[in-house]
Amino acid sequence: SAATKFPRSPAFSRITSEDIYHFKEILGEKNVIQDEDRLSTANSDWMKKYRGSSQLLLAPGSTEEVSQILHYCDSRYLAVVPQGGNTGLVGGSVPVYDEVIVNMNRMDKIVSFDQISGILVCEAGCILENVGAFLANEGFIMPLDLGAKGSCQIGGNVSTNAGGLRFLRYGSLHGNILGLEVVLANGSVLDMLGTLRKDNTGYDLKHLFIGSEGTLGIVTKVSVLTPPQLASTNLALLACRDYFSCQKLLFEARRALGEIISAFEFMDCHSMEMVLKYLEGVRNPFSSSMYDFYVLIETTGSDEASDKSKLEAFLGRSMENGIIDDGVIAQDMSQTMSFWRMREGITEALVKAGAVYKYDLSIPVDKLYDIVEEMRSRLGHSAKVLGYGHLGDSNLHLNISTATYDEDIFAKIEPFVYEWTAKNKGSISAEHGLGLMKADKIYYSKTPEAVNLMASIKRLLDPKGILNPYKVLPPSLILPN
Ligand code: FAD
Ligand code: 2HG
Ligand code: ZN
Repeated sequence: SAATKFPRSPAFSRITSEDIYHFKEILGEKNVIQDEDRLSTANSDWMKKYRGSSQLLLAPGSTEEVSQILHYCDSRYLAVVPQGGNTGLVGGSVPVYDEVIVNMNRMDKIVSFDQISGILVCEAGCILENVGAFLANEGFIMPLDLGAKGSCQIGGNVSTNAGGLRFLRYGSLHGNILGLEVVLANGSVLDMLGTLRKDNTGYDLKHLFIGSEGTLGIVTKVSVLTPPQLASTNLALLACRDYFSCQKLLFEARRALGEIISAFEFMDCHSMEMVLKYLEGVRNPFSSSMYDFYVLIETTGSDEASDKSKLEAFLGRSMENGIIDDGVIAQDMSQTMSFWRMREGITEALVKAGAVYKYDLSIPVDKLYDIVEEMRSRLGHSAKVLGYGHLGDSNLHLNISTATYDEDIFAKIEPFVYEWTAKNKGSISAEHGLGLMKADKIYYSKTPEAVNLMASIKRLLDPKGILNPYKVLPPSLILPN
């Protein structure tokens, strides 16, 4: 298993009853959790693929409490795993051994919102969907959206640099996060909670924490630039006969839909079959016809009539010149939700189907589907190979579904998938991060010099290595054996 790859570092202490007493002093009795059921949930990831054996979960309610926890853990050599909504897909959010879980659930307050600029400041434990609901009331939206929105937290989104469904329109969190408050390993609070769009005073330190998966500090507050909610949104579900047509469709849609395009997602027929089979209430939108590829195009703009007619005209032309074979624009909210459910529900369907090997790859768009086909021919009938993802961002989600985890199948997948990706100048993690799953795979996408500099930064900010050990970087660079 993943856990046996890296031995528990002997540098870390084990929890004593004195530690428990001290944490109760800081947090109060009820926020120091040793209950077996709660620990069992928190020890295991969303896919039930990674499992730790932590005996202690701490639930701080303020930055000051996070600071006191880390100050104490650092002085005692107690390892810590920061945990948000625990929806991460690379084993980063659960302990590997007995790390103390610092769960951010209680830090769920909105701090401030500026109606003119759209700048929101909130605590890291706010659930993405709740922030979205707050903003909807104010006439704004979050610049990111993803299938896990009902559970994931903004602090977890920042820490993974989550991409998701709106990336095409609003870009990366490196652009949308204007400031952060972070507690460092030794407990000191780093206030970088700016609310400015522009600020070129020295090194922009917040970027170190965006995407560092809890290895450099615990994010406690976030400042986000939120876009206004526009009057008209349309969603079209289209069918293509081959991957080349999907590419052509993307090329054309970028031009024809220009400023109103807000999402461009694709899924192959194997992904569609998976959601039709495993998700309740999902029905084939094209009655009984199945196509090889499906594309979702969303537009968001300010003029209902012209946005709609633009999209309709684009679909008409795409049909005439054979880029698409079929297509439908959602007619109401419930159809819109059912189209999104097909795409967003693939991850859930895969978990229901059995074991799953997940690869989140950035690959130049012209080659993006080649790896899916190659993998399919390598594995034959032993597995279902699915390709879907954020085509507009060149981000493929390659998923391999089997009845149970199987070493022989695994040996056909890895290292092939990583070698192929490196050879084709891709990234082995487009948006999910490295976590535990890929901590020792970083060299497929980064040079040794870059990895060494990362390790130096890690050692500078967290000299004892207590923050999320065994994750992101090869443990041998950080921890004594
Ligand atoms: P967790 O899973 O709890 O943690 C993730 C990592 O961040 C861990 O390393 C953890 O230690 C660290 N962390 C969490 N909170 C903090 C904090 N406050 N300070 C420091 N470190 C912290 N990802 C995408 O990019 N795009 C998608 O479209 C997408 N869709 C998803 C759909 C589903 C159904 C699921 C289950 C996951 C999806 N993901 C997606 C994965 C994605 O990484 C997470 O959903 C989300 O960003 C993680 O947030 P979380 O609060 O659950 O973090
Ligand atoms: C998505 O885009 C998520 O649906 C999850 O990033 C992808 O499960 C996956 O592989
Ligand atoms: Zn994704």
